[in-house]
Parts: sequence; C-alpha cells; structure tokens
Amino acid sequence: MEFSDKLKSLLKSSKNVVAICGAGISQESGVPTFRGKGGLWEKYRPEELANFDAFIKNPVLVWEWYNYRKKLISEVNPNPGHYALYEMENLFEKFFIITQNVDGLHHKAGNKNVIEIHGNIMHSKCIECDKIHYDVPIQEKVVSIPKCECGGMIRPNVVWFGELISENLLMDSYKLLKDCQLLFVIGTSGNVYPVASFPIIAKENDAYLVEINTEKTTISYMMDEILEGQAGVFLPKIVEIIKN
Ligand code: BJW
Ligand code: ZN
Repeated sequence: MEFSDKLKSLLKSSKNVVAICGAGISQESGVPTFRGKGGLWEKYRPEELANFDAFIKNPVLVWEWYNYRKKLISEVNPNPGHYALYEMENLFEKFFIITQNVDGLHHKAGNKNVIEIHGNIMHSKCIECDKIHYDVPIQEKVVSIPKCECGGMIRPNVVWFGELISENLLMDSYKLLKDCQLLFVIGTSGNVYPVASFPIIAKENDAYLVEINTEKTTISYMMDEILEGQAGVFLPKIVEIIKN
C-alpha cells in the first residue's frame, strides 16, 4: 500500500501540520536543485558562491549566478506539488510551510502561511546600511554591481553560509515544529543546518514525520514514513485522501 493506515488517519485527525520544503519541490517547475545530478551551476558547489567572502572577492561572479537564477525563476510557475500545499492551507485547521527555497513559488501558488527561512531571491539589501531594495533589475550581463544611495554595494537578500537566520523566523519555526502533529519533509537533501535539524524538534514533541523525496537522504533515518518519489505526484494524492 502506498500510504500507511497511520498516515491516512493522521491526515484526517491532525489540526496542526507543517511542511518543510527544499529545492526538490521546485524541480518539477524547472528550477534546478543545488546538489546532485542537474544541480545548479554544476561547476560550482553552493558553498563556494553562497557566502559573503565569495561576494566580496568576486561580486560580478556572484551576481551573475543570482541574475541567471532570478531570470529563470521569473519565468517558471508553481507545479502540482505547490498547488497541493496551497489546498492543504485550506484543509487543515493550521498549516504552515517552512521553506528553504528563495524562489517565491509557494506565494505564487497562493499560500499565505510561509516562512522563507533563507530569504527571497527577488529582494536585495545594502551591505553597508542594510536597506532592503525591491527593485534591483535583472542584468543579462553584469556590467556594474548595483549600489545603494549610501554608496554601499547591494547583495541578494538571502541567507548565505556562515550567516545567521533571523531570530524571529527561527522562533516562529520552533513554535510551529513543537506544536505540529504531522510534519512533511519535502525535497530537501538535509545537508544544510539549522533546517536539517528541524525534524528532530517535531519528533521530540511526538509529531509523525513523513519524508517525500526522489531519493533517500541524510535525514531519512529520522522519519516515520518515507514516500520515495516526486513531490508533484505524492502531494496531490495526499490532498485527495484528506478530501475523501
Ligand atoms: C526531489 C525532487 C522531486 C529532486 N520531488 N524530491 C551544524 C553542523 C554542521 C554545519 C553547520 C551546523 N550549523 C550551521 C552550520 C554551517 C552551515 C551548514 O549547514 N553547513 C553544511 C554544508 C554542513 N549553515 C549555515 O551556515 C547556516 N547559518 C547558520 O547556521 O548560522 C549560525 C552559524 C554560523 C556559522 C557557523 C555555525 C553556525 C546558513 C545556511 C544558509 C544556506 N543557504 C543556501 C543558499 C540560499 C540562497 C540561495 O538560494 O542562493 O540555501 S545553500 C542552499 O542549500 C540553499 C538551500 O536552501 C539549502 C538546502 O538545499 P536543499 O533545498 O536541501 O536542496 P538540495 O539540492 O541539497 O536537495 C534537493 C533534494 O530534492 C534532493 O534530496 C533530491 O533528491 C530531491 N528532489 N527532485 C521530491 N521532484
Ligand atoms: Zn545603503
């Protein structure tokens, strides 16, 4: 059987449900994942570009990577996996997404309860005065680094390696994880902290953990149930169970 009786019953009875999402859920929209086959900019590991030192050393290279991704993301749409999560927001009493994705596709699908824990690629900020800039244009070829009125360089407003996640977003996430009865962990390799440790918090508070991924991951061992396959296939089936 595809889904356990335990999961089917929890889909009917759970009041607080959380989904942790990673790049895998957007893969079916045409957004490349970070790691593994067909990963983003295969010649670079994300650790090499997604950090402040890399930006200071070579801002053109880092902005080229972000412009390439911003353009790609501006041209794609949510897929059946995202839309199933939108339906869940209406079906469960309380449903929240904690996403590592910076592509904004959950909002585009209609979800309101979304924590973008690694930021949003369409937003930028000044490295000197921290002013948030919402209107930095996509440059096909990076001719100049965007600058703030204060003269500081502008960078993408995303969380890079070695940077702290906003305290407020972390606190909100911990509260959701402690309170949920059912946790979906969707399309993340579980390689990046602190999100890779989030399932433990839910588990310590007796939540049932369900992983949806095309492969086994470094955090599969924490799970109560593993659905091995595409998010865009499993999530709509789960919505059907909740509705029927
Ligand atoms: C499908 C599918 C389909 C495909 N359906 N599935 C504790 C231990 C060790 C290290 C650390 C630690 N705590 C902190 C660290 C350091 C560091 C870290 O985690 N390092 C690791 C590499 C070990 N973490 C940090 O620095 C974090 N900051 C922090 O903790 O501050 C405090 C601190 C500072 C310094 C030292 C110690 C503490 C910040 C991390 C920020 C990560 N930022 C990035 C870039 C964001 C901006 C951008 O997008 O450009 O976030 S890196 C990149 O990885 C991005 C992603 O959100 C993140 C996670 O990737 P994700 O989503 O899991 O994608 P993939 O590609 O890895 O996996 C895709 C999965 O989908 C695969 O499993 C596929 O099988 C699957 N899939 N198609 C379902 N159709
Ligand atoms: Zn500034």
